[in-house]
Amino acid sequence: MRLPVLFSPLSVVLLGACLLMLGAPLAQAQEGPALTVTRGGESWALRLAEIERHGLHEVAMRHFEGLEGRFAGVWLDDFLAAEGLDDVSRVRFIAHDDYTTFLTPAQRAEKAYLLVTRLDDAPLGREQLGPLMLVVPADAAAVLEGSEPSSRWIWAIREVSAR
Ligand SMILES: Nc1nc2c(c(=O)[nH]1)N[C@H]1C(S)=C(S)[C@@H](COP(=O)(O)O)O[C@H]1N2
Ligand SMILES: [Mo]
Repeated sequence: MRLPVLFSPLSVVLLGACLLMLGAPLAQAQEGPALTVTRGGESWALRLAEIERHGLHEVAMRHFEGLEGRFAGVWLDDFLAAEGLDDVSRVRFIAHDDYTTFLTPAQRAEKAYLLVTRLDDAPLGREQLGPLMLVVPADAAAVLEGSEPSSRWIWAIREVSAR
């Protein structure tokens, strides 16, 4: 007896291949390394889940680059403490576009920085300023109206480096 064409072995194989091709980039965005951490001569890679295990905090706000919604992430100081980077004189952030900024302990004491990993529950793609961005939730309105500078709101972060 002939099987309907939809269920032929070839169709099943082709369908499976299509699903794999669609699924791979999605899985990679969720599980591939999101960040490189460097301290001294040492360097290690972290996945999103490893960053988020330090405790997700969520805040509804609008980013001056146009994104709006529920921004979720870990407080920078919690993250740095967990990675053993809280006792350094400068924490440098390097973006995929090579933009770079740094924060001193005094600057971190002055404002609560959130290392954002998600917008409306979903990991941030590169088109959404991902995979990671730094924001100061308490300053969101002031930055929008121009009374606070936004130069330390670095996005598309690929590396955090300490010395
Ligand atoms: N990754 C990345 N983050 C960045 C920048 C950038 O070029 N790349 N520009 C910074 C600067 S200098 C400012 S003032 C604010 C706003 O930048 P814009 O005015 O170019 O949008 O984002 C900051 N974050
Ligand atoms: Mo700037």
